Amino acid sequence: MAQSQTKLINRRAMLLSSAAVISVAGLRLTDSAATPVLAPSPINAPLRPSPGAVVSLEAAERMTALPCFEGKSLPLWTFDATSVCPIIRIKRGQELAVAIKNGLPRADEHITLHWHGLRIPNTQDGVAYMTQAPIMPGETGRYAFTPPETGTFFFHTHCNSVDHFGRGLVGALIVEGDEAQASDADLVLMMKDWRLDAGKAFLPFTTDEGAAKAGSAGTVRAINGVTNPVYAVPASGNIRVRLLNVDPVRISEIGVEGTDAAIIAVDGNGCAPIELGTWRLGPAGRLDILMRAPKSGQVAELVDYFSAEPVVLAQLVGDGPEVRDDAFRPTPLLTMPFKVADRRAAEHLDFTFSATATGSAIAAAAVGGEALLIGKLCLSKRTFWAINKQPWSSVDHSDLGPPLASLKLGRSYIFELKNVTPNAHPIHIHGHTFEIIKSNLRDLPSVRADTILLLPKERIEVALVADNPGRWMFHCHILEHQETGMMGYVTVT
Ligand SMILES: [Cu+2]
Repeated sequence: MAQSQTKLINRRAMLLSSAAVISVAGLRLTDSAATPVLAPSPINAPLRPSPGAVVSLEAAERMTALPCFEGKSLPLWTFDATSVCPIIRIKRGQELAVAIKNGLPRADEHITLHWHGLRIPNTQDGVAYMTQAPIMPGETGRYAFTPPETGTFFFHTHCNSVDHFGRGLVGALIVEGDEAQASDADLVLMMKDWRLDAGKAFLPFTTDEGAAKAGSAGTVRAINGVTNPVYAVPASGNIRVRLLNVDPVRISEIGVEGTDAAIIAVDGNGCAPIELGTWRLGPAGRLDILMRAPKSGQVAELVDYFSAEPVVLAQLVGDGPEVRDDAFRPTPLLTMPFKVADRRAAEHLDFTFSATATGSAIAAAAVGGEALLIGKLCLSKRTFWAINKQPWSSVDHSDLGPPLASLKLGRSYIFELKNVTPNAHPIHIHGHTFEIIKSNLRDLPSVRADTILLLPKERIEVALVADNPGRWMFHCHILEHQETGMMGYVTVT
């Protein structure tokens, strides 16, 4: 079966010739794993460190011509010379050791690596000043940890993230070992838009209007650096699609056309399979979907229904002999050893996500269509958002201030997350995962998540066990909101 896993065809090639199938270079097949791993595209073949090996990364500027740039090369900031948005794959129980050199071209541009969604020790969480000293230009930082759970995670820097994400500085981390029944292919799809002008040069990554409202959206949509890629998958096979929203702004309504599909994990956390109607996926959210591949030559589509006109994100074409003829019955992923919150004994804490007077003024001015200049509004500080009326006062974490809450180690909590703004906010907690309890606006399944998408005026109750000691960031993952105040931290002692 492995030889049928190696193809990616782009849409134009398929339209020109239905027989056109372009092999992808750079494929790294799994070693002894039962599930062949698709190389999503040449830009991000997976790195698969053997036990004991150190993954060496270097954050640096590299001129890169992604397919979605239509022939232009842009000065991306990437972690690896051979792949944009690298994917690291390890097995459950395996330690991940990473050496990251800061080779960024700006004199004072420091970095850290945050491992999003992983419940690892606080010292490895990668937040400058909060959990470690920043890695300065020319320096190399080191991380080593053994993820306690399997799942679909990602890693990124945690300061000046708007710029860093805008230039492509993000990667995926897959912890394997949760399939009770092996899938026939495993596809990692990283959804990230690019903010480009008509000449395919970078637009500013942030704008005051974007920061004070819904974020400065990308102009070129892409999955793994390709607009509407087409993947060849084993015909009639069970395909695991790991969809990561690594865009700092985009909210999607994800669905699948042309085949059966089920959600098997949310933010990397396995759940009882949920038939996929549509799923609202905000920035930093991940969705593992198991779908039945179409028959040979037929097409299934991954679709975003969020806007009035649905957008096809990617297409999967059945390829080769049919590998299954049974009915599609998704098997739940293996259960991971999470502690379950004691909701009856839990302490209730309220967190209100609001706009500051400054942010409201900017948003109001934007409605009038005037040029948005902070100076014009006599506003000196870029503080547009707050949590419990407390805006994060610095973009680089160096000015810590008091925590939003002090949690007792081992205790259960129910957080009520209240969005009192007209914008959506994906709220992320470090080092823990939430159990979703309920929303005041919609039915939500009882799943675990580390990033909770709060819709405008929505209130969501979540539970957690404060079982990981340390100081943990708690913030919106629309990065322009994070950097203009919607960030804080909780302590667990
Ligand atoms: Cu936000």
